[in-house]
Amino acid sequence: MRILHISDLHAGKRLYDRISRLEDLIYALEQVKTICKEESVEIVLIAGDIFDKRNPDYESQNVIMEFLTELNALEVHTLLIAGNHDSYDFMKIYKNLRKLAKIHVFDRPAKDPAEAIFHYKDLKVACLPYPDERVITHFHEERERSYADKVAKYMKALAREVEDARYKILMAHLMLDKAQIAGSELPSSVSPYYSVRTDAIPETFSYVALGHVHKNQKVEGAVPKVYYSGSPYQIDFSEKGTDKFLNLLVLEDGLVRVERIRLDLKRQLVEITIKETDNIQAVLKPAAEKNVLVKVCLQVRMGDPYYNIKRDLVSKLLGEKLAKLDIEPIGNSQPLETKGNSFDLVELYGEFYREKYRSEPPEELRATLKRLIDKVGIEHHS
Ligand SMILES: [Mn+2]
Repeated sequence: MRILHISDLHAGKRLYDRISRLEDLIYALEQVKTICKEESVEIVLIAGDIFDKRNPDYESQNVIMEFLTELNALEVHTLLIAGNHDSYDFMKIYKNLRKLAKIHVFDRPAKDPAEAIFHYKDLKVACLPYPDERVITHFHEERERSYADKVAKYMKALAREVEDARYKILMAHLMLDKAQIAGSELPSSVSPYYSVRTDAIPETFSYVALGHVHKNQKVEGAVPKVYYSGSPYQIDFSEKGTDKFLNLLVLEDGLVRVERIRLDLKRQLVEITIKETDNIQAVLKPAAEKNVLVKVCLQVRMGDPYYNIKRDLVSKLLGEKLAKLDIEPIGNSQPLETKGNSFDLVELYGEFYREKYRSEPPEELRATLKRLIDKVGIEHHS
């Protein structure tokens, strides 16, 4: 039997609240479908963070609904658990799909561990959606136990439920103490307080399919094979230059073999620093010709008269590929004062004058310059 393990789709993710990443996600999901067909996959495990927001926008809901519908048409069983970015109540709506299709949604940790089990042929999958502290606390009488202890105890209860199956998988959305983070996870959610000890994962399981951490990795320090599949595309610039994978599990002769399959990326995330003396066109040309999203750091000397021209050139050369433009002042350490989109030219001239003549610009010169700029401004706008 073949199973795919993916996670952290973050449908609805936007960079800087502006640039939609849906096309990157769709490109990844297309590859998932192709692999399902080519490898005769029977089950797809999605280990949480299906959506980026608790109230996903219509477009990202549509992308996920289409994906699930197409997997169902391929006769694939899909198991979903809620992640820390997902809303339990929102995922509950998707639970209804079970009545119509091969889609199994685990919206929140089930108080009765027996309800967290998916049984298929000689396989049992125990499903642990993101164990929110408030939810997991209500499962136990002993209030003094730590978060990590409560999760460990619950995982033991899940292990007991799958013991009689030939193949035993745990799917969970969790932070493990031995995991290496990518940097794009929610900072509070990867803190040591919310980390679960890797050695607390019960030996019973033959494979543990994790979500939460965005970097694909095998976590060492547990008896079972414990893997994060990672996100299927680079979520933000902290993941620039990293490769993305999904895990293909082959269940054979009582063992689980893991194959990592590298995903092709629709757009790479790239960071470029433009130095004062750089030829902007030459530096940006390679990126402008590729499928990328670029974060540019433009180094500008205080009072550089070409500042506006340089900034406009970066925008023009990169167009929609420009995700963010950061200005890094060099020389004087004071940041440049900006008024809306343009500089106060009198101030800028003052900076220049002080640099060049090592004294304050004469008041008369400033007044003349101001009159001139006002006049040009009026003529320009009228
Ligand atoms: Mn995530």
